[in-house]
Amino acid sequence: MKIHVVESVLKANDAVAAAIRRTLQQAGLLALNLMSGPGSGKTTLLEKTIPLLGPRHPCGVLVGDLQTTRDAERLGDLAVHTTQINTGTGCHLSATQVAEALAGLDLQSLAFLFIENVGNMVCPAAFDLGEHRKVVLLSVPEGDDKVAKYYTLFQQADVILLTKVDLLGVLDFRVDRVREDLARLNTRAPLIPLSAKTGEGIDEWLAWLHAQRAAIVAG
Ligand SMILES: Nc1nc2c(ncn2[C@@H]2O[C@H](COP(=O)(O)OP(=O)(O)O)[C@@H](O)[C@H]2O)c(=O)[nH]1
Ligand SMILES: [Mg+2]
Repeated sequence: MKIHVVESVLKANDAVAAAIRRTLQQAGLLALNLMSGPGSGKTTLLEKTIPLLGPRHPCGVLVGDLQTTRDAERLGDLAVHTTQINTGTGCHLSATQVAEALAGLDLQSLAFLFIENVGNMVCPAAFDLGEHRKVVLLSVPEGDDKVAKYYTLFQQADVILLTKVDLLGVLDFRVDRVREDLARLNTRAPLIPLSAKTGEGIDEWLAWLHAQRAAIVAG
């Protein structure tokens, strides 16, 4: 019985996500769902990325957290539109929450829409938000064993960002272990080693973003 309930929740979510996808298709922007454990550097990456995309590429941000508007405050001056979604006890964003946030947004004016999901490596993987691309972050302090452990998240990724690589010399983290696990789970998504602190990998990340947007806009 419990399984049926879970299935119907996911089905209802998928229907709303499909409607979001149709809306986004007409808007000419690239929508990205950023997923990772808490503290892996999602907001910091957006703080770095949005100014580099510049005024020619206006950005909207939806940011999910259980509580507080702290991330929205960090991003509010950078993005042309920022909405904080508080999920209370919810461990992921749902398509309905995203649809409600999008209703008040002028999508035509945006080049990129970043959706920062609730920090969690399990639940967000099950909930389609109607995004064009899924961005999964893994930070060096989290450990090199997480790809295999939280495989459902990494399997779905369109790009994987290995963040905080400035800490590689401090912590015992084997990048080759991550690459080996990804070779078994997801050979489609590029792995971009990145540091918001030193700027390493940021150019590659920006190039990936522009290429994905060009592909979406070209239809
Ligand atoms: N050393 C280092 N710390 C980082 C980097 N990116 C983020 N952090 C730190 O990691 C912590 C969590 O970052 P935050 O962006 O809030 O993570 P989020 O929960 O995924 O949004 C903050 O203290 C950041 O300053 C990085 O590239 N290198
Ligand atoms: Mg954050």
